[in-house]
Amino acid sequence: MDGSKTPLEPPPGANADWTIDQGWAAYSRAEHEVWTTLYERQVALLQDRACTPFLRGLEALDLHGEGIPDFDKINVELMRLTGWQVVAVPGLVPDAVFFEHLAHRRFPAGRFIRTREQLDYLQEPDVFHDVFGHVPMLTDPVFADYMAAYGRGGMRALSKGHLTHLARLYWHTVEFGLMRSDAGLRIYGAGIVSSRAESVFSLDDPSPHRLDFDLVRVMRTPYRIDDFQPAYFVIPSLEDLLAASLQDFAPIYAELEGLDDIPIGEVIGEDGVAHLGDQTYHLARTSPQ
Ligand code: HBI
Ligand code: FE
Repeated sequence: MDGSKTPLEPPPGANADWTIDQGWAAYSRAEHEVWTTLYERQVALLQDRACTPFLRGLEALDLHGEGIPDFDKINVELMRLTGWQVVAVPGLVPDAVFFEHLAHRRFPAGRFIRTREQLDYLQEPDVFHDVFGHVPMLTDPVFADYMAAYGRGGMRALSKGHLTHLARLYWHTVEFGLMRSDAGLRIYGAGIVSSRAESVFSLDDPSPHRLDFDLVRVMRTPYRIDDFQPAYFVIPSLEDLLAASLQDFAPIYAELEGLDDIPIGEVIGEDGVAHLGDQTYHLARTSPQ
């Protein structure tokens, strides 16, 4: 999500760090039912698609289908497991605020939930995208360390003008990342696991490329915010992702200075290619010139 368009002042009623009370008791039955509908659709589909840490996280936090979770309740176990907690925010927060929360192991989750008409897609992260999509992975100690390291890196990147590169890293991992497993490719990206259609497209469709994760490659690659990704990046393990984030980014940024972006959907010579897509999905949607 792009936090650069949010105003710098928190909205009325929000704290200085943009957090608000979740006010769990105020959710209506209809809102709880939207969560249950989304949850039941997704959890069945994800049994052999989501990675094991994600499925274990759903169990550990007891994120079952009985309505919108109470953050105070899931935070007890989440804190015990990895020191993370979920904090409610009104919606997108400025990048600097977002990274500061991540660096302190606080995941900002939208309080609102989409309407029944928006079941399949919405632009802004709601509580289903954030809590069902992002939070289960935060029960995994390695991924939890990655997200905190990412927050620290984001704060540094802001000061050095490398936000675009860091946003791409987030997008191609935290939002749309795939990983290898003994049973084949598995999903860990929140944007995918919270989307019924993309949970299928990302793994099964012949259209998208599936490329080996490489930090510089990912930072050179723009992403789609309005449609499926034309390429997904595959990590060998969460340990590899964490190791990549713990290195000094200064030489990475220096290397990027001399390199152009790689147009979305393109494959270059150095790419490790797990699957070379035929791009039929995106070619069929290219607006006629
Ligand atoms: N705010 N609430 C919220 N959720 C996000 O995912 C988010 C954000 N602000 C900024 C932001 N994401 C992006 O700039 C980062 O993904 C890079
Ligand atoms: Fe997200």
